[in-house]
Amino acid sequence: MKFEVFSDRYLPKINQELKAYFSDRDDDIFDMISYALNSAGKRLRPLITLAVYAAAGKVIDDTAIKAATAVEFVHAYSLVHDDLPEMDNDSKRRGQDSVWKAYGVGNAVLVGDGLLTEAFKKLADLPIPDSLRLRLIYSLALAAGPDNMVRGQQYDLFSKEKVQSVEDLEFVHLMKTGSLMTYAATAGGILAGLPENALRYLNVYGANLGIAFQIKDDLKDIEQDKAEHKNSFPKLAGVDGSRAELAEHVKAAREAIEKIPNFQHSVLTDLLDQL
Ligand code: GRG
Repeated sequence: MKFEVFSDRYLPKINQELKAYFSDRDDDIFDMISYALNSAGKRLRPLITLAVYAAAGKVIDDTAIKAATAVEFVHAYSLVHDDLPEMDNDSKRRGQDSVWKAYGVGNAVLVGDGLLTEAFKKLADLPIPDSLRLRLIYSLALAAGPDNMVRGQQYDLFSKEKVQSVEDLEFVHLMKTGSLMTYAATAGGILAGLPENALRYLNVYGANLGIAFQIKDDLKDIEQDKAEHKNSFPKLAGVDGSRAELAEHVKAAREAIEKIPNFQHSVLTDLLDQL
């Protein structure tokens, strides 16, 4: 199945879950969190979790949707904080004012804090065996925390001098962007009860997808003439070099996913083809 067809089918369910989540709460903080969470994102990470779950032969039910959407809370937090004036200083996000622009910096910090912590509550609330819940919670904490996403952001924004080569930049983006993609892919496998070797292949898929996604993003910036980032792939490897790197990572991701036995990988490989 094409990724687009899969997305058309499950995006409304993901958005419905996100919209309903805080709808029974009434206070400013919930309104501001909903402003961030319900804006027009592609929901790529929950879709990856669901695509892996379905590829393993499982039927996507309400619990799977609830489980898959936790990572979107973390992703939304990362964007809210990334947009802050002291970080990437962006006034617009997903076609609307960024949260700090709409509600002020202090509120934007709190919106991010709320989204991040609620993600773990959401996983803890899942009606699944304790061992699976614990593994999902641990994996998301590892991906989002100082070993991965937080560290990648710190390198990217405040330790630019440490990023001198394509390898350095790949390491940064593996941590910054690849970490949640890797979590998203392995979470689908954990939920489906896949064996450890399959989870390792999903890990390789997610990591390479994350780096490929970032290279594609850098190349798009060049095409649209808005490449202001100092440490972009095209700056360090050139446009042709970046395209070659992109192809390498897509290939590595594809090879990994194709090695999983009894796994209907077409949605996940089609996502690679989009890159
Ligand atoms: C604040 C700890 C902390 C980390 C922030 C992911 C991140 C780390 C910052 C985002 C910076 C950025 C815009 C990177 C480009 C690639 C990227 C991750 C784009 C946003 O992801 P999409 O395209 O966005 O999935 P939507 O809006 O569709 O969800």
